[in-house]
Formats: sequence, structure tokens, C-alpha cells
Amino acid sequence: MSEETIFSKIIRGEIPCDKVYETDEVLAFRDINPAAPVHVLVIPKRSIVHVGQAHQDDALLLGKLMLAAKEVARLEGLEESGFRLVINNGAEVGQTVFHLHVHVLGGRAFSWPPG
Ligand code: DGP
Repeated sequence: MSEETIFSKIIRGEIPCDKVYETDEVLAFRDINPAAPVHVLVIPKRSIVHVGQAHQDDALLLGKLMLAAKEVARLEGLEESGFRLVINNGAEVGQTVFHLHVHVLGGRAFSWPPG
């Protein structure tokens, strides 16, 4: 379990979000500070800090996160052009909100490797 974060408040509807997609277990909404023309965050409603703290019991939920990211990409028209999925796991690699989230990024070209 993760601690209370800003995403907990978004899940409970205490802070508004620009929702893109939702199921019983997953919520997707636009990033407040977009790094690309399409930048959507896909989060589990049951909080996990990051992939490094996931367990076998989380396997189904992790799979559903990936499929939700795919659905977001389809809804945002990125099927043809492609999209990038990013999960930052830990502060050193850029995680700032400690509730697992998949960044769905698209609508421009990306370089590799990331900085
Ligand atoms: P990361 O650095 O991987 O932990 O990404 C966290 C992202 O969360 C970052 O791109 C900005 C976004 N974010 C932070 N607070 C809010 C918020 O209140 N609303 C929305 N929509 N996004 C937020």
C-alpha cells in the first residue's frame, strides 16, 4: 500500500481531473504538466507505490493497467503513430507522486535513450 497522495484525492473526486478513461479498477486522466501533445496518466485505484513494490497478487491489476494504457492510446488516436509508456520507479529516476502511474505519451517524435 502507498501513502495518501494527490492521486488518492483525484480517485476520491476531492481534486478534479480531466478524465479520459475509467474502469472499476483503473483511472486515466490528463497530466497537469503535459510533456507531449497527448500525456495521460493511468493509475490503479488500489494504490501501489511503484512496480518495485508490486507483488504476485498485483499481477492481474498490472496487466489491466497496460490494457487501459492501450485503450487510452486508441481513444487518443495514437494507434497508427505509436505511443510511449513510461513508469518512473523511485525519486532518483523522476518519480514525484508515489502512487503507481503509467505515463501514456504521444503526438510527437521521441528520442532514445531518454535523458
Ligand atoms: P512522475 O514524475 O512519474 O511521478 O509523474 C507525476 C506526474 O503527475 C507529473 O507528470 C505531474 C502529474 N501531476 C502531479 N499532480 C497532479 C495533479 O494534481 N493533477 C494531474 N492531472 N496531474 C498531476
